[in-house]
Amino acid sequence: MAAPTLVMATRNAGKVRELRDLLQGLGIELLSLADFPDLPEIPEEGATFLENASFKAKEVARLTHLPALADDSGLEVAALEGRPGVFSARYAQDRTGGAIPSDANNWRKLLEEMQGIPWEERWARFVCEIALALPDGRIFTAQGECPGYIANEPKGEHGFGYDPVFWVPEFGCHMAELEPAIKNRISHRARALAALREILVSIKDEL
Ligand code: ITT
Repeated sequence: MAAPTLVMATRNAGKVRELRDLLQGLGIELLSLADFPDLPEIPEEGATFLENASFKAKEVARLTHLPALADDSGLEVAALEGRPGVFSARYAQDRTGGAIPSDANNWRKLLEEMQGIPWEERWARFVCEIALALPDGRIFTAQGECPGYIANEPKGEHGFGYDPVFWVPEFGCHMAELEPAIKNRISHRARALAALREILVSIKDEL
């Protein structure tokens, strides 16, 4: 019997790598949006990570007729009242669409905003909402968080996004200094997926 197939509804290569690692060993064939170049861009216009993840998973399941897994994730900084939040991926983009929201531009903007804020007020957390949508309309969701602090300068070469400026208390270093295998144990995405993995195991025969 052919292995069940799941589409990871993301175009972010960093996420695809992490999701592949986290979902290995389940006997599920993993595709990503790179395998469906003709699918339209799915807008992320919801007010919450959960809304965005659910909408994206449902749309991709509807368009591909395959089970789809979508995450919406980002960084919430206490001193900035939860920003960049759902805008994490495009934080550096100005209203005119001028500045390119690359990973480095995004964390540079964050460091600028955090200038002068003392260490004890630099608390932040990565948040991840994951949604699994089946072509029959059923949807399953799970959440994960990873707490830490916004560092004063970037450090490390691993990971993606805000990892160079996120200090992880548990390891006393920046997220981007952690080997991928370690990040994949403690990250918001890992924690959300651990919960979703159990659901996946229980419905694998229906995929
Ligand atoms: P897709 O929508 O195609 O999945 P994306 O990059 O737009 O890719 P999100 O909308 O979930 O992904 O935005 C998440 C942003 O939050 C991402 O671009 C990073 O800037 C940040 N982020 C999420 N997870 C992260 C992680 O593990 N480490 C560092 N930054 C992360």
